[in-house]
Amino acid sequence: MLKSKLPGFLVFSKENIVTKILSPKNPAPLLENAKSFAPANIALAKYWGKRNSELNLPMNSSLSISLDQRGATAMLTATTLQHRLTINHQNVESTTPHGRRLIDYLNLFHAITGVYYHLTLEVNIPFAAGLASSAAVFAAIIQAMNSLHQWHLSYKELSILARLGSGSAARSILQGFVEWHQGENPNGMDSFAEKIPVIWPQLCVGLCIFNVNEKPVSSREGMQRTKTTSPLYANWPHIANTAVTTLKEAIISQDFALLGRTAENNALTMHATMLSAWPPLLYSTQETLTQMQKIWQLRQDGLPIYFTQDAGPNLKILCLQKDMAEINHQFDTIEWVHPFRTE
Ligand code: 2P0
Repeated sequence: MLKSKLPGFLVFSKENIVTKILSPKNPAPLLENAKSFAPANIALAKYWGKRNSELNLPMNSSLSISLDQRGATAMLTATTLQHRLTINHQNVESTTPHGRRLIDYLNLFHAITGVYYHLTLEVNIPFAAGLASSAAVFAAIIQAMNSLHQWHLSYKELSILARLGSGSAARSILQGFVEWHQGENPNGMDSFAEKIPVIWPQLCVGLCIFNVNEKPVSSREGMQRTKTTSPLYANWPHIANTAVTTLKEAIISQDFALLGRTAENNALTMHATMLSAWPPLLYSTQETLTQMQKIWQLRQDGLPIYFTQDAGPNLKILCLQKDMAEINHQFDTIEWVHPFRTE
């Protein structure tokens, strides 16, 4: 269970963590099928860089907003002989990169349960366009798995198991504002997400999706490259953790200017750090820069509008509901999300 690379140097494996969490719960009676939805999330203080790539343990804590009804629905049924994947009504081969990653994740549970799974996913956000689709997908799968097997896992356990699929999935277990604690333990049992129990009904997120192409460098590869080659990276974990603290203050005091400024600056600091990697990592396009400059101009003209940007060219606008109509006039297409509408 514990992988040993060198004598006396133990590395925890995913299998080891899954066994630790599930062996006390298993076996439990299996339902015929199970279905669960998990939201995508947008980080206001970003996760960028891992201290352990096997377990997706981050170098820093992060803080996000979940995107209400935008995300992934996972359906699971037991099947025979091998796992099956259906994504947005199409069968997906286990040999494709997306397919391989999903099958590897299902195999973690198969090793404990002996069950082969037919996984059906419905995703209502573009894959791989920097919109955290993998976060929603892995969070939805572990929730459906928990229902199928009736394990009654806690949020903490769900978050840890979702993280094994994709780091940011640790945060998609919950709606609203979510903090992912980086943790310190090498086994990652203290690296999980928790809800920040504050709502902010006025807060809106606008998705400016002008580019749905697959990103040329995955987040996984991008964060590893940044960590190992950027001369600026040493500063990043402290900068991001400070942003988490400031954002929590902004959320508690409902100080929108502080929230917007901290989130925008954190995204730009992450992108500046990426740009200083080698080979350089640039997710922005000319359209991204045009939109940024437009936002800065609008802000100079007195409109309280901010943005954040993930590992892709699209920007996500942060604003208050009272300014939505004015902002709608200024941009061609914005898809609005009201993260606290359903709470
Ligand atoms: C975030 N991103 O905090 C940051 C900001 C992208 C930019 O988490 O390798 O897909 O699966 O742990 O979770 C995207 O990284 O990476 C991400 P893995 P993941 O949202």
